[in-house]
Amino acid sequence: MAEITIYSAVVCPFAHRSRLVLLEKGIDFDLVEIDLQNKPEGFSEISPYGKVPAIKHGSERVWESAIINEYLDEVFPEPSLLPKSPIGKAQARIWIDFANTRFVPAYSNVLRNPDPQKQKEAAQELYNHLQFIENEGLGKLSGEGPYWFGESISLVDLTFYPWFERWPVIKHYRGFNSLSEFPRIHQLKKALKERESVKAIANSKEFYLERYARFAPVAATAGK
Ligand SMILES: N[C@@H](CCC(=O)N[C@@H](CS)C(=O)NCC(=O)O)C(=O)O
Repeated sequence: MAEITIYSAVVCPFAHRSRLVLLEKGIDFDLVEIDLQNKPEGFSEISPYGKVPAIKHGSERVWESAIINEYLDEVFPEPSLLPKSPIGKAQARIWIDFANTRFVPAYSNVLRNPDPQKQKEAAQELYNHLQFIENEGLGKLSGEGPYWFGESISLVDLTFYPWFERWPVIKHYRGFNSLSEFPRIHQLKKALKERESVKAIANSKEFYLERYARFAPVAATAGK
């Protein structure tokens, strides 16, 4: 039995983040695929919110992807996925928080909000977030790139990547722009797609279009 067990669902972008961290660090882990429509009995004892991802490490449990990722980075320090300096760490946490509180909710609203007007507003918001990432994030922190903090990959890159891989969904079903309009984001996505960790668990565009097809009839196209 591996040291870490991760409870995951293949379609879940939050679980995707933590699986990438495990792979980047070369941590030995067991993966338990959870059917979210039919969760196993006792799952809430492992994951009190009833969500994936959650991990078990010996007798300890950790849940919430951003917390799991920092936990793994502390317990398995090499290779480090956070900058060393206090300001670097603060910047990483600012962008992880930005992903969780602004970027991901806007992406979800574009896809899932049943109100076409709200969907349109979310599309504008998501577009503004991309501009903010391009200029305030990558523009100020990544230098020549390709990653958020330059040459070394960090938790910030892995935190955003699952939504980049799912971009064809909002492009296809909502007519949202391609990421290639933003050169730095495009460069980041391209570099990440070349990582062994990313390649090992990548899913195709067709896979996501099929898995997210249930949202397709939700409303008219949001555009942007
Ligand atoms: N904030 C959580 C979000 C996790 C989450 O929303 N997971 C979804 C799948 S993508 C889930 O498990 N949903 C099942 C449910 O809510 O019943 C994290 O970052 O880990």
